[in-house]
This record gives sequence, structure tokens and C-alpha cells, in this order.
Amino acid sequence: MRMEPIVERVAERTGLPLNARTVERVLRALLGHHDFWEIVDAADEVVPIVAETIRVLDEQGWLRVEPHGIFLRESARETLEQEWGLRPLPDFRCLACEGRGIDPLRLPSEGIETFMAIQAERPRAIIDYDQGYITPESTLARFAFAFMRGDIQGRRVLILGDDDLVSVAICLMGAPQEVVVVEIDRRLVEFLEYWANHMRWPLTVHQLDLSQPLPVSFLRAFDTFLTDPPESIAAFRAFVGRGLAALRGPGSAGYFGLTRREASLFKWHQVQRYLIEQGAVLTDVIQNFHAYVNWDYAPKTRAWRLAPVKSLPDKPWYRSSLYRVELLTEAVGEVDTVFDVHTFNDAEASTT
Ligand code: SPD
Repeated sequence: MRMEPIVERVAERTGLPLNARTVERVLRALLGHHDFWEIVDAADEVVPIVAETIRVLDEQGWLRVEPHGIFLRESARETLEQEWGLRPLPDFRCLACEGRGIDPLRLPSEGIETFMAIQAERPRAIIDYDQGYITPESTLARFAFAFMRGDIQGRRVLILGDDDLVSVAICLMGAPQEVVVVEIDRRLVEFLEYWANHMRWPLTVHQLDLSQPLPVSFLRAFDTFLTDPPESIAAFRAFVGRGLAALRGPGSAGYFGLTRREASLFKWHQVQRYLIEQGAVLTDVIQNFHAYVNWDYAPKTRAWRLAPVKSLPDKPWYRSSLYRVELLTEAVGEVDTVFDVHTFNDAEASTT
């Protein structure tokens, strides 16, 4: 078989955009891994496309799907390696920082210890709000990165959705002027309010559904925003677009996570165009900066239904890149747009 028919068949069956490079990434992942979640992680492509590519290859007799994994047949491996010139990709990421370029252990040890103790008591992730929080190490690294870039100390910081508990790290170690969290989940609102009162932090928490506009008093009022939105374009506009509308103007900065597990490079392109149109410049994109703790509700998700082998992931497989943007001009963002929550899911999404 050649590459083009695979691309065409996967495109036809999924209805999703892809190209030969997409399939190449899946093939290289299959050369190096057998566990479905590891294959998705290594391919850095959306779950429906990885699952469908595996199905097409299975139909062509290129691999075996077994209860304990997915295995390329020897003849297929030979074709891929010798005729197509594909090898598994080498991994030269820094072992100490897992490729983030940040060592959160250089933060004050007392702050780290308190953060770890607080996060150990956090509410569990639930499917209702597409929750799935990042590892505490990832939260500390996200905070450390923003702190290091001058976007925390003495700043007015807005956090749009905080199941990652980045407000806790900021208040413990970042000396912000003020932190405001908007969060839909009552459990998290109460959790954060408890710690804000107990520790006398400059933190206020508002229960708010981000499909709805921010209060008018939030517009043009913050130096920095942080968020980790669901991955449809509508959700991106609801979270990041509202964050942009809340920034004061030139020099203000925004941080968000964007994954490849539920967002193709075609969607990344739309996201980046939106940011540029808003007067933002992308100063940083750090691949796979955030690793997510596997969520208890995995067997209820579309990703599970698509998985050719039904075994739960036993280590993080869902990652997202860290984006930092800085405004060069005032952004309009999303001031009064109301979004239908159903548009927070799309055909590339799979973890709800
Ligand atoms: N639904 C499971 C977890 C999804 C977590 N959201 C990640 C968003 C990245 N921007």
C-alpha cells in the first residue's frame, strides 16, 4: 500500500482534516509503541485519526490488534523502514525537566510542600465540565514559567477555570497584587475560597459559566490571564477570547494550554490566526509542557469507545503545549458573546 490511499481512507471515514505527515506520525509511533495511549501520545495526533489509521492498517493486514497491544507485522515493519524510510523517532528530551525547560524544584521548598499538601485534598475531576487537571509538577512549572516572565509578581491576574489550582501556586509563591478566579464548579469555588480565607490570600473566586460573558468590571482590568480551555474553536474563544478581553492592553500577557490529542494542526492554525487578529504575538509555544492526571471517568469517553484495545492508561498520555501570548495592541476578544455549550465539543474531541 502507498501512503495516499491511507490518508484518503482515514479522511473519508473520520471527516477530519489530515495529510500525509499526519499518517506518517502515526506510523512512526506504531514502530516504537504497542499501547494505544502511548501511540496517541507519541503520534501527537487526535484520537479519532489515530484509531482510524490503526483500523485501516488492520484491514490491510499490516498489524495485529491483541488484548495486550497493537503490533505491526514484520512485513509491514520492513516496508515502513526499508521502502518508506520511516524509523521510530528518537527522544532527546531533558530527563530532569521532562522537556519543559523549567525546574520547578528551584521554587521555595516551603511553597512547594504547602502546594503539594493542598492539592492532595482537591476535588476529583468530573466529566460534567470536561475536567482533567494537570499533574502538580505541571502546575508548578506553569506558575514558575509565568513568574519568571514577569507576569505574576505585583500583577492583577485572572484565571479562567482553575481545576489545575494554579491560583494556589501563585498565591503561595508569586506575590501577585490580586488574583481573581472564575470557575463553574461549586466544589472548586468552595475549595479555593476556603484556602484564600485561611491563608489570607489576595484571591477572590467567582462561580461563573464561561459560556456567558464576564462581568463588565473585568474588561481591560488585568495584566495577565491563565486558562486551559476545552479544545473546540468555540471553547477557545469563550476562554482565551474572554481572557484577551480582560487584559489591559499592550504588554499584557496570556497563558493557555493547547493539546494535539484533541486539536489537529489545522485547528492550531485557526487558533493562531485568531490570536494574531486580536493583536497578540506568540512569544512561546512549549510542546507537551503539561501532563494530565488520568481521569476516573475514562471508560465513559469517546476516546475509550474508539480505542482498539480496551485497557486503561497506566501513565499520562494526554499532554498539552504551553502558549504564552503578549498583546501589542488592545484586543477586542469576546466581550458579550454567548456560546452554546454544545459547541465546546467537536469532531476532534474525544475525552468527554
Ligand atoms: N476531559 C478530559 C481532560 C481534558 C482536559 N482538558 C485539557 C484542555 C487542554 N487545553
